[in-house]
Amino acid sequence: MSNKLNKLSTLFLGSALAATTAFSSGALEKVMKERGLTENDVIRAAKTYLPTGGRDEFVVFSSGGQSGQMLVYGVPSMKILKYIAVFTPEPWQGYGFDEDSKKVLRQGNVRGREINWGDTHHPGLSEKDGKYDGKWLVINDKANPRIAVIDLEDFETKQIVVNPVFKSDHGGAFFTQNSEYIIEACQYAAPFDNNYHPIEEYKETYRGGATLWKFNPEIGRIDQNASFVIEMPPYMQDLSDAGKGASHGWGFTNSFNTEMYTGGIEVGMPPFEAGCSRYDTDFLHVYNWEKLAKLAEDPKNVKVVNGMRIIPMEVSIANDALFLIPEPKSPHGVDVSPDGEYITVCGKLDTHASVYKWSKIKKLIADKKFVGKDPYGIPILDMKSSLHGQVELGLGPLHNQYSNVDGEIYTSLYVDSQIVKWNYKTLKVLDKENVHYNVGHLCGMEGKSADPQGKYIISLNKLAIDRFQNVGPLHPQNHQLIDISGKTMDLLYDMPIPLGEPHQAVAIRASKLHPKVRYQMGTNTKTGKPHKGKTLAGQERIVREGKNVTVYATMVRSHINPERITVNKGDIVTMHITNLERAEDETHGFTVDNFDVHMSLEPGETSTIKFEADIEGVFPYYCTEFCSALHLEMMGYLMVKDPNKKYESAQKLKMKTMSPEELKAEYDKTVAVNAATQEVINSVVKFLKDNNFADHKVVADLVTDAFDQAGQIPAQKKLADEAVAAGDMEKAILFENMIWQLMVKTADVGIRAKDALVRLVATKQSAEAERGARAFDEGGCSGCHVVGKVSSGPDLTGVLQRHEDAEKWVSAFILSPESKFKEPYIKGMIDYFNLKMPNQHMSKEEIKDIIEYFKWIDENANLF
Ligand code: K7E
Ligand code: CUA
Repeated sequence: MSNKLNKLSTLFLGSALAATTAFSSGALEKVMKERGLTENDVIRAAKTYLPTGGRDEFVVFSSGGQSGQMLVYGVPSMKILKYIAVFTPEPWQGYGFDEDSKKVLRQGNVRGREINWGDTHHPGLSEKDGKYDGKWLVINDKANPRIAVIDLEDFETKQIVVNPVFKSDHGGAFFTQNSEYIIEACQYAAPFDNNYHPIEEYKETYRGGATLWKFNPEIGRIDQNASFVIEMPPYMQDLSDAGKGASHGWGFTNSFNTEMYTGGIEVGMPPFEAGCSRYDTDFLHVYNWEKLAKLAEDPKNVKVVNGMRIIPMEVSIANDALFLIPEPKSPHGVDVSPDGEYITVCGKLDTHASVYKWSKIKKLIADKKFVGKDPYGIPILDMKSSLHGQVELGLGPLHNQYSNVDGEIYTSLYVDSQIVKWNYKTLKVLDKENVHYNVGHLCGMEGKSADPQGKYIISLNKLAIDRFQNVGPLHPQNHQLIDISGKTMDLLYDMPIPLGEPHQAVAIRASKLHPKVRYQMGTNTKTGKPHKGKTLAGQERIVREGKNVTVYATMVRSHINPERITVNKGDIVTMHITNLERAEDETHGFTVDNFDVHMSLEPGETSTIKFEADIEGVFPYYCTEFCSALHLEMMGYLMVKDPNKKYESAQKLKMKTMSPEELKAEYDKTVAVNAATQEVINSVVKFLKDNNFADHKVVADLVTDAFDQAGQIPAQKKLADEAVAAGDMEKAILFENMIWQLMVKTADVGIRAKDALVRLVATKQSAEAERGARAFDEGGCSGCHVVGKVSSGPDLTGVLQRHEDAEKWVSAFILSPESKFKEPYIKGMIDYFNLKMPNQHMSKEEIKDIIEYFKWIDENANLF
């Protein structure tokens, strides 16, 4: 048997039996002792541990802060699942390195300038009736006021909109309860136009506001033309929230610096932070966006700046659609309760949380009971009459999240580094939990929706001092998982985050997400439509029009078609590549060396790279994703010639060639290996059929993948035979080799299918048999014995049938092999294998378990 085949058959026969592990009693205590773990540690570990192949109950989408990306991780395991490229190029995903994603990224250019980072703060999940529907995800960029839309079918960024009038934002991105709009409130007031205005004219020419981006939840896109801005005074607007339920149709936005202080330490003024927190209170902005949206339809109600409709303050005031309520100074979070009736505001400089009641606010507005007007004429509601009450929580309350328990709310305390659990209806503090250190936002499970799920709160900490291995002065961020299912909170897990600085995170029940695993063949994933460069097998071509060279290429395990592209220096090269795979997770990457291009092609995706071939030379291009056993072979060459140069052909080296006899011998050998390999494949196919693989979807899908590869063999065989007929043995060998490669790929998937099937159809092991399997492995038995196969020792399938009183006999033999070396049967074995069974010093308990394991093997003998 050739070496290749030998390896392959070992794979087939040996891999189906993955030994299961079981621990002997006392093992847990032993590990705890060795690792210095307390019982509490172990309970917490058990609460977060996700066994291999397991799934989390919730999925978290976290802002990636200044990285301009987003993080996706699971709860309770806190395992990171993905980074989503949003405002920042991300090479693995090809984001910003292929033409289609560049189009999305470049939608985010600000005033013509390419921006390649973002300061992401607040992710938002699309809602239906105030509940998360798992369809769309949005996030804001504070530094370059933008909102991005991510499609949760493939976790890719599809759209970026730039706010044309704000110069920064913060209070976004927050969906209204049926995803009608996304709220994005301004942060640092600035002129709406793009001109210079002296700071002395701050009150007259600088403005704040809230933008309501019109969202179409059917297609998941923002319509800028249907969006509008509510002009607000140059108070620094901060966090916002959309009303829901009772308060649906309204928006709430905090502010600081209602002093409208403009600082100026360089001219001897007190510092900005002193002047901007002089007053005891700032203003909560309350606005009726539903009414304003209708008003904005009439051109006489809006002014247009930089193409954006703006509703001036006078219009909002005249239509009873904008109000102010005092709130404790320098507030931060404003969070509407699940039913929309309570609005909790936390002020960084106030130790209290203030709970406003919507019905009270509504009544004051209806009765036109105002205590005054601000300098711009906006009516001010009385704070006391709007409040349900206030509670002293601690130092630096920032943000709030809700749980599934009525009235229960969780608030982060930035200065105290604590999470406090309290009740916003009864205004009672219930519990506090220390976190490390300086928590910003906190994330409940669907904790800001109309239907919070409770169970966990994640504390999104700014500092990680003393928590983790020191990795230099820039520390990881620290997300701490807290169990809130009990009467008091319990800190379960610390997760270092190597991507900063996350502000807000949102969590959704995993079962609400339905991402796809492959695209329709030839999809432009950024638009969801067929790609103009879509190329099917057999349609590969190179089209030249003057200096423009367009390549229509395909990738499928394990080749790129075409394999050679020759162009002239100075040509503009456009390559459309389609990944023809249907198999799940069979991604190919693509780059041409030295041209700063890269793409990631998921099954069915078509994408494009474009570059000027401005340097002469030979440039390998290759698949960058380890996609199969022949991944390294998935390559080709781009040759760039200088049309003005004469190239001398190199001296032909005299190569030694094989004789016709040698070629024939090699051909025969290759054909023989293929035939033997086919036999192995046949045996697997038989196994799969005998065990009704089609009854199990997972296995059936894998078998389809395998046949996909096998289906390509006849065409290659035909080419090989034609080459033989034409007397070209060299070529025939290469085609036969190609057949072997397809067989390996078939086998690769076939093995996975067989493994999966064995796992599905084998009877369940008893605890004893599980322990026995482990003892068999760890004790060293598996070094010589392969179940289902004779290897360095005999096959043990049926060992309990081979001897009289077999259980006793086998036990005695394991316990003391030497005692039986003289028995004729064993003597014969020793001669045959040229090996003596060593004494593995198994305990009686272990031997008992191993016997149980052998029984399990016999029960499933047909599978090995
Ligand atoms: Cu508190 Cu931007 Cu929501 Cu940071 S923000 S923490
Ligand atoms: Cu395709 Cu590696």
